[in-house]
Amino acid sequence: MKSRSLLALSLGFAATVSFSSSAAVIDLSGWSSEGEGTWTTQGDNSTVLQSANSDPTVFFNGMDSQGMQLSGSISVEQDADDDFIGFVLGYNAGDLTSDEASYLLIDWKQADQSFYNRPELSFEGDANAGLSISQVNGALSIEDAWRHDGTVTELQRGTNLGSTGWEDNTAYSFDLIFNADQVQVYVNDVLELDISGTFTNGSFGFYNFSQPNVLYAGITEDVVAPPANVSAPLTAGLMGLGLAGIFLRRRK
Ligand SMILES: [Ca+2]
Ligand SMILES: [Ca+2]
Repeated sequence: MKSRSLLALSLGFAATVSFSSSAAVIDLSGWSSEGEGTWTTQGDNSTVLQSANSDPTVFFNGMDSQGMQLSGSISVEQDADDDFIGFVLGYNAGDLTSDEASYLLIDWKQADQSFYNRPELSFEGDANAGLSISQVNGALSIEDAWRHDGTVTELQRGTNLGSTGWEDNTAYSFDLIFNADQVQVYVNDVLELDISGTFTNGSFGFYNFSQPNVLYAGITEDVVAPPANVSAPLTAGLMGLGLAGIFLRRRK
């Protein structure tokens, strides 16, 4: 999604709002990681590779990010494995293991799987292929991250990708729009997730669980444009006050 036109109906003219005109390239070398992942920035530091096949891990900006949009591309740079890639929104340092945590988890699994099997831990439980957004309240256990159970409450699945896994060695563009009362997620310029509510402020972050060699590239950030139908009546109201002022001065 590069730009979109919004009609300012109450003023009777069309306004074009571009989300990307002032997009800033992000220096990811200032971001922090938590969990067992290995996050390595590349090139101009707007790209990062997570290389561990690990328990849940996040890589986050450490800034309250509501009102902002994060964009870039995501790809898995190998054929092997079929697990979770994605993002967190409203993440705060320590949330991965905190009973007080409250953030949004956007995860995307490549393939359906009915068990989790690692040398140190194995259990039965379905992990479903596809893209979804969940509310996380509390520490994220491996079991809950896998099943979307317990502290992980699924809110919505993707409109097109809800049960479709990501493809190996394929780059997908993403746009995350993070507001206090609405979150929208675009994949390849298609609106996949769109939820309203009251969301905790906190970081933009990347999320991997049991999936290595995940590349997030060309990361940019921009301010979310205010909807035209909110700003236009205000502008019209101010114009009306101005005209009233002129009229009153002329009467004197
Ligand atoms: Ca694969
Ligand atoms: Ca794995």
